[in-house]
Amino acid sequence: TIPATQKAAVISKAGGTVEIKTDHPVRAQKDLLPGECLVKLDCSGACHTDLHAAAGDWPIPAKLPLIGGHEGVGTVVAIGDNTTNSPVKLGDRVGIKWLADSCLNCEQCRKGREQNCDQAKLSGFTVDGTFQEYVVSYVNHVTLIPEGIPSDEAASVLCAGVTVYRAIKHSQTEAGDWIVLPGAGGGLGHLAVQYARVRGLRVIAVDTGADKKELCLKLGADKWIDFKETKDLVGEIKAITGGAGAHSAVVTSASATGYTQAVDYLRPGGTLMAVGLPGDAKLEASIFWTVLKNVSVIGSYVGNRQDAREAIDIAARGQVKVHFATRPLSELKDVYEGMKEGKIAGRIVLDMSK
Ligand code: 8ID
Ligand code: ZN
Repeated sequence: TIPATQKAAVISKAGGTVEIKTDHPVRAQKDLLPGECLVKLDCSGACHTDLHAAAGDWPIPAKLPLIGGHEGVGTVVAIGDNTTNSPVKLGDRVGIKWLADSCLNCEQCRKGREQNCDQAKLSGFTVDGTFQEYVVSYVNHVTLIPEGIPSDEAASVLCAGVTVYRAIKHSQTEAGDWIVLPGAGGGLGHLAVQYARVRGLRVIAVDTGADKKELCLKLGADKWIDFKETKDLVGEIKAITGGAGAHSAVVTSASATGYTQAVDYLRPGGTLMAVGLPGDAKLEASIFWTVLKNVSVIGSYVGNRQDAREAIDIAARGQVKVHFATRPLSELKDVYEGMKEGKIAGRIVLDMSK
């Protein structure tokens, strides 16, 4: 049976602190609209985006009060009456990603850019997300989780995994090419190292600290550069790549500094994939060299339903593994502190039962 109330991590005002409530209402089955489903969550990853949303440091506002979270895995326990052609049924194990829903019929959706749909709903931003025991989501957009991958290992594939999987897919690289990953030790970055390896790319991981260095090299990065220690990032990358520069950079740092010099260390024809989302920074790059080197600069925003399926299938086959530590939902505030200080190598996954 579905309880009437539940535990939830609620933010009441922008920049405010998360408060754990134990009496937050659960939407009753009779109140679900057609197309909606109720998912009982086992766990949820905590993404740096949740911290941006909590801090209110982006140019677009989140709903308030807000329950954040968009890397959840759980079981479908209710589906709205009069839902037709649902791709999921009661008891299915599903994932909740950032893109909670889209219309599926507009030009953007038809072209596979569901995340750019005018009617897109965003988990933990414009609709309540996965930092609660029961989340309302949408049958067309939840991701079926294949057997063979535990829920806590699958959770962070739903945002971090999907996002870097898509960015690498669009990075115009081929097996054997060099890819630079600023932010490589973080939640998105450590999965980027692995998805890049799956595609046969050679990886230059850029981040800071002994823990992140060890993690990146263990996950298969060919080279490591500590951005706080290096005196010449461009020179080091050029030396590693035989003088020519890297074929692509996928920037997943939460601060603008990860973007610095990317155009300078790319080789002619190289591609800069912009993924990390500092709220108020400009992309600083030489126009002259961007033109002369035929550099592509491409923004990449999460992924569609198909990207999610592909990313989770690769993880379920064991080719990519989320490196995570588990914490109770009630410690979310601490998790945000650790994230602000850049202390988390890989990801934190929250246990909803605690
Ligand atoms: O769809 C998207 N584009 C998308 C999806 C999900 C998340 C974008 N994001 C955004 C988040 O909102 C955030 O801005 O990507 C950014 C990274 O998210 P994350 O991986 O969840 O954050 P993290 O775990 O804190 O990792 C960030 C890493 O960047 C490093 C930090 O040390 C950390 O390991 N870093 C920083 I800050 N500055 C750096 C620099 N100059 C740097 N690494 C290299 N060079
Ligand atoms: Zn995210």
